[in-house]
Amino acid sequence: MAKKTVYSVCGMCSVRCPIMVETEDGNVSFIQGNPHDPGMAGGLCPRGGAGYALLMDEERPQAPMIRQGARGEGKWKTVTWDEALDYVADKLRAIMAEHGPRAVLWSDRGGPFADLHQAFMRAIGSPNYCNHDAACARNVQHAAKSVMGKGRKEVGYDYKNCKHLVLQTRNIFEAINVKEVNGVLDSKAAGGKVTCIDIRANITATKADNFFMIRPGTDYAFNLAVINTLLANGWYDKDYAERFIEGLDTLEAFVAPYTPEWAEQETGISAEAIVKFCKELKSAAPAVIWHPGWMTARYTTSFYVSRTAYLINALLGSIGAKGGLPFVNGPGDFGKKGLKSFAALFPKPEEKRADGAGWKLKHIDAGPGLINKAYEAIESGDPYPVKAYIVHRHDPLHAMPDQARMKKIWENLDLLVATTFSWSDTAWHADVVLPMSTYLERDSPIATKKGVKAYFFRRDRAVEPRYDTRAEWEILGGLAKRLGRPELAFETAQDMWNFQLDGTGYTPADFDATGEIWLADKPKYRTWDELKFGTPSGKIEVVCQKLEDMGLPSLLPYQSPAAPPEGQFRIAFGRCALHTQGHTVNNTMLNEQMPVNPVWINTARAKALGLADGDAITVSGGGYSAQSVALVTDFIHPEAAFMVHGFGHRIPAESRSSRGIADQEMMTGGLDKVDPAGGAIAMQEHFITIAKA
Ligand SMILES: Nc1nc2c(c(=O)[nH]1)N[C@H]1C(S)=C(S)[C@@H](COP(=O)(O)OP(=O)(O)OC[C@H]3O[C@@H](n4cnc5c(=O)[nH]c(N)nc54)[C@H](O)[C@@H]3O)O[C@H]1N2
Ligand SMILES: Nc1nc2c(c(=O)[nH]1)N[C@H]1C(S)=C(S)[C@@H](COP(=O)(O)OP(=O)(O)OC[C@H]3O[C@@H](n4cnc5c(=O)[nH]c(N)nc54)[C@H](O)[C@@H]3O)O[C@H]1N2
Ligand code: SF4
Ligand SMILES: [Mo]
Repeated sequence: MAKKTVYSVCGMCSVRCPIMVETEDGNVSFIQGNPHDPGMAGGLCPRGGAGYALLMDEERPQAPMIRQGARGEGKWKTVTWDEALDYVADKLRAIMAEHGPRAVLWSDRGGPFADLHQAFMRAIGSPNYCNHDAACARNVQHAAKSVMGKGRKEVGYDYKNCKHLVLQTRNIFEAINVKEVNGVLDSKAAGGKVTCIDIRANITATKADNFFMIRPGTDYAFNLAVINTLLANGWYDKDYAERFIEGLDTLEAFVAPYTPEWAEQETGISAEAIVKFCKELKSAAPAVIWHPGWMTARYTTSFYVSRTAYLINALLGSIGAKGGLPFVNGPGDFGKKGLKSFAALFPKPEEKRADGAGWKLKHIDAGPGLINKAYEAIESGDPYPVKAYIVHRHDPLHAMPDQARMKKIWENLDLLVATTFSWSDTAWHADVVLPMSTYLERDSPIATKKGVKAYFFRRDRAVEPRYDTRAEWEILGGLAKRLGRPELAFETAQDMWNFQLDGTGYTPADFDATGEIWLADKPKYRTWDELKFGTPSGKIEVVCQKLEDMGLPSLLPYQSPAAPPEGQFRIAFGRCALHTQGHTVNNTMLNEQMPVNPVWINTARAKALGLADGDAITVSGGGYSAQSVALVTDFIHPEAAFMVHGFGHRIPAESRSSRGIADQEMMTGGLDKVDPAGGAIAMQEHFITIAKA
């Protein structure tokens, strides 16, 4: 038997953990965390373990397809790769000839391979590269920029050395990143504390030292009271504040009315508990992480929750500190040369973005923009027509509210292309499906992971593609070549890697032993003299002029969120350890363990509805209804009904993914409900009803 060991990168979620894959005679026999990577300790999460079922899935797209009937009708013609790429290139060429390259829009899942995607858009001359983040972490990104003048990923989370970790809207033990989980476990083993602030007792709450069950949507009140308490009692790092915080007096005056007693009324968490908690934070500072959140596309004021989280970290002196949020380092910080960028091959298009990011919306990061705003341009033709949309590794029809509205808007598109490795609602609706090989069957560009230590990592194909699918570099290269941009068309993965490594002193063979190239032997933390912020003042800023110039307050006066109308619930959603977003519910191994998403309901509310745990229920909202079962518990706030996102697809090609409830279907009108300052969609600003089925 021919056995092989391949070091690669998991693709079951966007975390992309380093893995080791063992194969026998060209078949995958075992997948585990890369044992050479100290953060992985050989472990994987359940989804990583289910990669085999994705590989073997017969219900994924197996060859390129061109739509024959109406969009979404499901009439496909299977074609060769040459036919499919010719078809897309011809259409793009015609659209660009008529409307200019700016008429082409792209959206993707973001992440370490986005350089290639941005390069493709630059190569054709369009400024309209977007990622999915308006439905995920954009509020955090903009909060980070407004406070630190740095993006959220320019500081890390030093879990391992943390003495008090605060998880607010962050379910770290179920919304998993394996290295982060291992770091938190290390910290706990060394006596580190965890505080969980959530609307329900998730798994993280069960492992926390403090659990605060907060009224949904009132985290901003909680944070204002924490700032008030830290400042009123002098429980902050005065030297750090003196040196690095601009506008402390403004902050102090602003939070004066927001006392713990006031916050108790809003949040349901006692004033006494808030004060005790603040004292604990001070005693652990600066080795404190107050997590600014990840999936924060929830409320119209979520940006301010993340913003105050960064300000609290600043008061505790933890931004830049060991055990807190240290600055990350790239190759240059270790005297090494970084990877050669594909995007740098082409000039940045000068054209303004269709979504308005960076010009109409000056406070919005023009990098990936806001995809929902780009849809407004498709709808109105303002600032100019957008006629082609390439949706790469992104399922907006499932990941954003209001599927019907999006489909209507997309009627204005002359071309809708989906590149994907599994069916999605969006791929099913597309004009052309370009099927990607699964992560076990494809190689990817080399990527850089920054951190207190930095490394290069590489996805290497473990087995040959089972079907007529391709890697993304092959697909994009094929399109680029047809559009007169041969620079992006690499013959082999080795050629691509050689291009990237040019000048670094490394070769692709240097990855063979462990899959990674570490650029430093030991972690590098900055001294205070080395902490430089990217704001106009060079400090952490309480007042952000960019926001103020847009008429948006840096410090928003608190407004209490509406209680649900009589008999209704606020919709709340999140992840579970067994599924990734909307793209694993059809996976046989994961579906078997969790085929549907039960709905969490508070015991008293359930009693009033005559419901017991396990009862069949009908859940309705926004003109949509679906069946589920009630999970009745004391440990969810009475105003909220919680369900895991990702279920309830509408894809006839899949036999398992239609089960359960699609939370986003209850968010009709939700494309227009946004956080104006942070830019993200506010998906928990909707109410639903529950009845016995
Ligand atoms: N209502 C509601 N909406 C949400 C959320 C929620 O909790 N509730 N969560 C939000 C969050 S946090 C996020 S990040 C987004 C996620 O939503 P998306 O950004 O759409 O991401 P995924 O569901 O991970 O993947 C999208 C599609 O890409 C395909 N795919 C996955 N991996 C790959 C790959 O490696 N290559 C290729 N070519 N295709 C791939 C899969 O077929 C999948 O259908 O949804 C957001 N939307
Ligand atoms: N297993 C697994 N891991 C994943 C993913 C996955 O799909 N599956 N997806 C990855 C992605 S793309 C992302 S963005 C991250 C998301 O990571 P997280 O943001 O940590 O995950 P969520 O489960 O969406 O939300 C966290 C918690 O917010 C709580 N919550 C809801 N409303 C409120 C509120 O008003 N106040 C407070 N304090 N809490 C509230 C929910 O109950 C939930 O427990 O996870 C990543 N990791
Ligand atoms: S967290 Fe799990 S699914 Fe995501 S990359 Fe890591 S092992 Fe894979
Ligand atoms: Mo996300």
